[in-house]
Amino acid sequence: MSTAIISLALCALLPRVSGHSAFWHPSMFGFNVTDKTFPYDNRPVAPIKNMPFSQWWFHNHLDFPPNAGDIFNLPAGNPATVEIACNKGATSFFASSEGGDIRDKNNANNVCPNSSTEAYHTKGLDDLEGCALAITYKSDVRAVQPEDFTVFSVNQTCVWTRFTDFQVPARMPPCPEGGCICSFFWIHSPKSGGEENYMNGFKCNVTGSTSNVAVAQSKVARRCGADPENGKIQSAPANCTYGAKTPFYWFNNERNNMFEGTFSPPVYNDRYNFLDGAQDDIFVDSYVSIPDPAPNAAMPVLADVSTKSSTIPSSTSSNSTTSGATANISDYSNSYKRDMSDVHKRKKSTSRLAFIEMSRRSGIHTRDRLWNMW
Ligand SMILES: [Cu+2]
Repeated sequence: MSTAIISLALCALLPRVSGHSAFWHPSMFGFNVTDKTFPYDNRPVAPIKNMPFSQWWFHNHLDFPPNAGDIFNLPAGNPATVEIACNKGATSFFASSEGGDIRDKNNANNVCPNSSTEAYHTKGLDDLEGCALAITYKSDVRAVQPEDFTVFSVNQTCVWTRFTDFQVPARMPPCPEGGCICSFFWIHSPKSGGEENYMNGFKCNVTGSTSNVAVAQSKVARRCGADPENGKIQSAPANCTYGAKTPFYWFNNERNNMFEGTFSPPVYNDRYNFLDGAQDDIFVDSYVSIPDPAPNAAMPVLADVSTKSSTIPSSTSSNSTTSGATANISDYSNSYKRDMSDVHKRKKSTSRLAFIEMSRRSGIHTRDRLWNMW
């Protein structure tokens, strides 16, 4: 009995580090939400599942917005470094954490100090399924709908390190006055824990824009990559969703867009054509054509965007709210078409160059990078 009392007392003293993981930044909704704020544990790291829309959307943190001026900058064409951890105390923002500083003195990249990797749902480096950042070009968070989000960056080895780089597409247009609304999304490997969605919304702004071409309306990503563990040896590239893709909304009671089962969760990697890094093909002018996906459909044809570089004023003027929306998708008069019928022959390339740079080159080497999942 005394042992039980001692362990109870110890539990009460120790900071709550039960695992899971979240994006942490003062620009996020719910930055200061603790396990006491809601009648249930609704900390940003708490997983989302089996909930009504009002409870899972933005983690039910819309009433806990960031302070004015707290915004996460997304440098066009460069990496944005985010902090991911199982507890705010394991991040640079430990000062406002209920348990104080628990960062690992010996490993600044430790996602969850004093825990095994299974606390953040991975059995190791070969058991990572990727995370995504998505954006909507709306500044009023209450106006944002699930379909408004477009995934603009993926890190396929997330959540392995606390400091995680997300490459921002070079052609990201400027945000409207007041900034954009972004969100972190993650669904972990099925091998280390049950069904869980993660969503942490935050205010964001694109900096250093050199393009005013709008992000396209996103579409639901289709499962099209190889999946040997579920008996699918071959990928089906023509069956993929190309271009702007919506984040996964899975395993909740309302407004799901994915219906996969427990052991085949939707994941932010090649299996859903979410290539690692910047999602460079999400703009309204990225493709000449995108046929309806099917195993035997024709492959999409990328547009050559290298000749369409536009300069915009460095100051974000009032016209930035509509600058992208007027882009003309049919303006391909001087673009050349790429034939992607031979994508299956390609080997995985190791270098990942910016799409805009890559598109200036020609031939098979060009295509090798973008379609390297096959
Ligand atoms: Cu979890």
